[in-house]
Amino acid sequence: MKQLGGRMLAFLSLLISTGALAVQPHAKNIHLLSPEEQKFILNLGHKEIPRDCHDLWESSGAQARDGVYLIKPADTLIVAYCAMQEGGWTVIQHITVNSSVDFDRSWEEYKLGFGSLTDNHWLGNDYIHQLTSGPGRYKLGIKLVDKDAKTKTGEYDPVLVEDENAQYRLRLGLYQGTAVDALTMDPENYLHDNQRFTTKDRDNDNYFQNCAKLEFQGVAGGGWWYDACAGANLNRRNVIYWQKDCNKEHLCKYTWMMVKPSDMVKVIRPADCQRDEL
Ligand SMILES: *[C@@H]1O[C@H](CO)[C@@H](O)[C@H](O)[C@H]1NC(C)=O
Ligand SMILES: [Ca+2]
Repeated sequence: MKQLGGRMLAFLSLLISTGALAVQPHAKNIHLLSPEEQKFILNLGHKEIPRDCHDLWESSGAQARDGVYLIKPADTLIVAYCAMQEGGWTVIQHITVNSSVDFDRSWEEYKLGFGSLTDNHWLGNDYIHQLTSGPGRYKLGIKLVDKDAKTKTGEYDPVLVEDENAQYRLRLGLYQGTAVDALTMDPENYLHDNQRFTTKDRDNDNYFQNCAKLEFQGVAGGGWWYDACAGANLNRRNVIYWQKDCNKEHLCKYTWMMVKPSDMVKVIRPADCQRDEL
């Protein structure tokens, strides 16, 4: 009996050290990976869990590669896709137009994430809130790829998605990029900055109906920070909309939304300062 217990313990600790037991019970959005994909989490079994993909990139000496990792933005362990170019972005949204992943989802599904991390997905509003609320400022990256594979990008610095009590209100700072600024400027006066999140079952928008339910060719808009309604919407499955850059005339195929710490406030080291030699 005693010996069996000892063996059992040794077996358990082997499982734990190889990470085989470490994932499934803890990562709160593990439903974004199939059981098969869960084996390929790149930092499985590591003791130190990074706060986000940038943290991971930095501690790897800029060596970490793209893929799925465990991160811990606040108290919650989650899985996320890391795009390691430009210092490690944590991907919060990826859509392929007309793919089979449905973006017409409920408040609860947008809250906790849906889809597949290695494919089309929404990371989850709770985790987007945890990531962007610091410590430190975060920025939002947008990547749009049109049907001719032409890429446009943009960044809002800083970004904050407030908590669920605030209906995940979006707060955006200064914009720069090759895409138009479709979230804080719109010729038709649809502003997404400062809007609360709306889903088909929770209407927080400024329209007399629910913007998330409005259909284009039979497909509803999906969850988004609608005004009344949109100058941009990256969650409508059949048309990616970003003002003049992506719409039903100028078709886009893919988008990514991602976050990483802001580099607006950089620590200036004495060595970086130009010194006048007299
Ligand atoms: C997506 O499907 C719609 C409806 O079938 C079609 O009109 C549109 O061209 C498709 N979009 C792309 C980028 O292929
Ligand atoms: Ca409304």
